[in-house]
Amino acid sequence: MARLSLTHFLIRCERTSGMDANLRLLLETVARAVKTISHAVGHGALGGVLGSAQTSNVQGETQKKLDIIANQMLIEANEWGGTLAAMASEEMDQPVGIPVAYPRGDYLLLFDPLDGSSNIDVNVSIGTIFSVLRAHDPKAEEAAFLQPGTSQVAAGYAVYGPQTQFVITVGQGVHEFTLDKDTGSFLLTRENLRIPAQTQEFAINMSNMRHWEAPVRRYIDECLAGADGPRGKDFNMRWVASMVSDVHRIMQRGGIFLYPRDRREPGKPGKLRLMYEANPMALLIEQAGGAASNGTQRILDIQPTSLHQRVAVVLGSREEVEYVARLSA
Ligand code: AHM
Ligand code: MG
Repeated sequence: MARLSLTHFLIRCERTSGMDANLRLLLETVARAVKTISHAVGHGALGGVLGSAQTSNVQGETQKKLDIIANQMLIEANEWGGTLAAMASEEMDQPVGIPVAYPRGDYLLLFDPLDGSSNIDVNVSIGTIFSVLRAHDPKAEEAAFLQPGTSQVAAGYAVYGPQTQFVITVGQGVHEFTLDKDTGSFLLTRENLRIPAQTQEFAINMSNMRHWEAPVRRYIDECLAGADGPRGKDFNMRWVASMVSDVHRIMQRGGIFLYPRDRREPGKPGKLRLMYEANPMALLIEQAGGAASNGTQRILDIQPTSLHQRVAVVLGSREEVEYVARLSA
């Protein structure tokens, strides 16, 4: 039997769950942008897209050429379709509105255009992460975006690896599409992904160990003690350093991912961004039966106070995330 295309799948969602047609158009447009980004990523050095752009983003991080190219591709694909009131990106200081020449819709799109920037130049998997909110405020300025993750109407990511995949939720499970590079279509390859509740695989940047707070240190010490320690089982470690890839692995076979706050900069609660990384991934993880917290609080319940705010992230297999929360209590 032929595989379902993304469009066909979304039309089925419209018919069976009353999903808004404009949300379908928006997701199809994001998917179109993702194909363009995938194409650019695939050209690598031959396309002149690698290396530093010699600029910094609002968080003071040096931007790669592909950070800027992917950001621009997402804006250009989405600004004219009539589904959006505004967009916000990890790579832009302020939200961007819809030019007056184009129709406006009532959704807000947030994205990390190119996640895993440190892996761009070394041909390791990278991705795009996005989140969709409703625009309740017609002005659609920064305040309109400051909604908790529970308000997301859709979220997803693309992974640019050996295959380009597009993984989405519209609040009813998580579904994976793989780009057929011969026809240019995203085809459904897994429906209703489920994350095992238990795991023996963790992902964390171990080089930060000396900066961690006591509960995370204890958790990892227990994992490292393996079968001889309190957990009574051996753990494996994986760290791609592209959140999309680490989350995608957890989506396939379970695991736990941690990017905790640490003591280096007490005012900075972790590295990852709530609005562009943690919230969309938390929705996807929960929709697949996993859990996502900042160590003590469910990520999706956090009331954001600023667009670029950072947050500690512990997500993945439900029982493991709950175990970390018990150590942190
Ligand atoms: P980015 O959005 O600038 O790429 O930063 C986020 C990335 C995540 O994908 C990944 O989990 C983390 O930063 C890696 O951090 P580290 O360099 O500490 O390994
Ligand atoms: Mg990122």
